[in-house]
Amino acid sequence: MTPETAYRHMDVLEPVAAALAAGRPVVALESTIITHGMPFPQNSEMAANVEAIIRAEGAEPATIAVIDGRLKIGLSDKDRTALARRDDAMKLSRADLAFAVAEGRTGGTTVAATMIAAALAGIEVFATGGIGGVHKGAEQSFDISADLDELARTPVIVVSAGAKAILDIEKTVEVLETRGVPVVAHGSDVMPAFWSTTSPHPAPLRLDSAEAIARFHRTRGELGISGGMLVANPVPAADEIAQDEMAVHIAAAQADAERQGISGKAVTPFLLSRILELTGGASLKTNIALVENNARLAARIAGALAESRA
Ligand code: PSU
Ligand code: MN
Repeated sequence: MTPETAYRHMDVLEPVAAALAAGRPVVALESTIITHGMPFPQNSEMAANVEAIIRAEGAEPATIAVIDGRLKIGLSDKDRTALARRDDAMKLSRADLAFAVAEGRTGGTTVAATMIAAALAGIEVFATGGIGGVHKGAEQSFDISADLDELARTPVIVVSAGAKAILDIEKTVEVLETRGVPVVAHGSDVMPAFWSTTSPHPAPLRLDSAEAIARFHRTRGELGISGGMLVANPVPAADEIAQDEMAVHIAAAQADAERQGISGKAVTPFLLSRILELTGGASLKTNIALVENNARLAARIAGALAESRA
């Protein structure tokens, strides 16, 4: 339930509000991928394209961010473009979403914070690139993303290309199982590995259509089982970078992060930008392709949910 007080801090963009009121499909989008995941201007182009893809599928996009202390559910083109250009935006998760609101700050919302905002606004489906998870070497660093706990508690379907392959995919799936989060691979028996269509890790569950994913989500709700769901949607084969090729770059980026003593929130953005350099820009192309692919599936899931409510 959304506390009445939440509305004091939220601005719902008009077309998003209209779609929600009419029960039409809406797809939430995160903004850390804009502020910390990709360089300008590709981040800005990606954010605009992803919104266009969702509209073309008959759903309404709602990019979520905090701008000058306002929790925005849907960004205007002007706000979205301005956010993409900023280099001082915070990276906001559950721990600091309210901090940014209270202090009038601006930030991109991670998967965790975007799920919180989507649930407050009544949006059930959310598309991203890859979720945060258990980092390699977490047994030393304790670096486990707040995205995993959020998936356990907040009732939103997160459509991703799995956990980013800079993470320990096996341990990430283990933690999600412990927390009771369904992990559904779309059209695959194995977990995708973000930039690569496959990984050696079996997928806990498999479904082959947006309708089936919507039915599963609805059934969970009907049984009173709380929490979110992770959909792992492999990047199209034409856009993938093979696992063994990526493994070399990931290991090199990891070693650089350790040498430079990168820790905390800075780890994921550092690794992504280092991998972009190491792949000569190829990782960014793949990253954009997989986000677009996830947006398409998310819009179809939102469409199937809207139909089942009608
Ligand atoms: N997926 C991408 N690029 C990103 C992220 C995901 O393709 O930048 C962001 C998401 O917002 C995710 C966050 O929630 O990285 C995870 O950060 P951390 O590992 O610090 O929890
Ligand atoms: Mn972390």
